[in-house]
Amino acid sequence: MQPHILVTRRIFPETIERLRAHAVVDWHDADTPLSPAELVQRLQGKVAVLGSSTERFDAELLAQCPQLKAVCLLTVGYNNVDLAACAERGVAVSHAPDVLTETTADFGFALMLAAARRVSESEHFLRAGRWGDWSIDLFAGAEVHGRVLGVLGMGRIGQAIARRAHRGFDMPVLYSNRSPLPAQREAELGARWVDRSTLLQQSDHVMVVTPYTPQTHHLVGAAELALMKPTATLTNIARGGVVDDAALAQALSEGRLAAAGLDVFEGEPEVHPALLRCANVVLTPHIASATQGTRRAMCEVAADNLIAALHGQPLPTPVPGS
Ligand code: 8YV
Repeated sequence: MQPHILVTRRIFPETIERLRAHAVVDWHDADTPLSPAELVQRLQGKVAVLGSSTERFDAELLAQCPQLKAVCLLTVGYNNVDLAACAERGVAVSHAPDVLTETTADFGFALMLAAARRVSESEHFLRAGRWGDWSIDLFAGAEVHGRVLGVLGMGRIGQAIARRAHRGFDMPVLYSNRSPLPAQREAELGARWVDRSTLLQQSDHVMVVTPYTPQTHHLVGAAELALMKPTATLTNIARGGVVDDAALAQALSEGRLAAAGLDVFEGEPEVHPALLRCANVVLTPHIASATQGTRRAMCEVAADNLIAALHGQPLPTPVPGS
């Protein structure tokens, strides 16, 4: 008899077909997320789940789903999973690192460039029919090449961003991380470890790429924003909550920061209304990993892990420490 599994959202049909060779698949083939109660209900009798970052797999849920043995995320971030509760109940947890690194780094760079060079603002101006005469400082923005990039969080994606900055844009890179990289890796990336305050004070562009944990909640808040140059930009492709969106909106509207690029928000899909009122912020709906190829690859990694779990094999990409 085949085991029963749940897929919590619309993903690519070919991944579902693959899973169907190994399990009876209950597929929530929709973009509307399951509510916590629906998730618990749909998980009854399921041994594994293929999920995303929008469901919470916490102690309360696990207690109500005793048959569940594997949570396989199609995302790299796993802050929505209570790892301690999973470990306690013997639930294996996997995520999807690597396959989205370069795509997400591309997008981080795109957001930073768009914010610095005022791409959204100027496009709105043009679409509104307001483009009249050429003027010497029309949408004059912040220089990017050769300026200092500060990377908060130097994991896979942070390093991919640093490589782009160093090799393609001649940017000196400062980074702040729990522990410095080996000297050779630093040299390859043209990157130097500094404490967070130094990074914020000295960077012309700050990129937030750190995972969301209780320790990184509001890592960039009012006090940190106050350290930044008023000519600097801030880009967040990590998680909403790492940046204090209200404090950021205030800094942007008071001219204490030149611009920001945000792909993630506290309480998304809601966006802080004060951010929506700021012209100098580029806002995108959590799409940093969204290319056709990468999103397919993310689903396949989740399926690889889930199938391994069903067959009692080690998970190819377990979350660190699980
Ligand atoms: C996802 C992400 O698109 O992988 C992650 O952690 O943030 C993105 O790649 C997003 O989480 C969708 O659920």
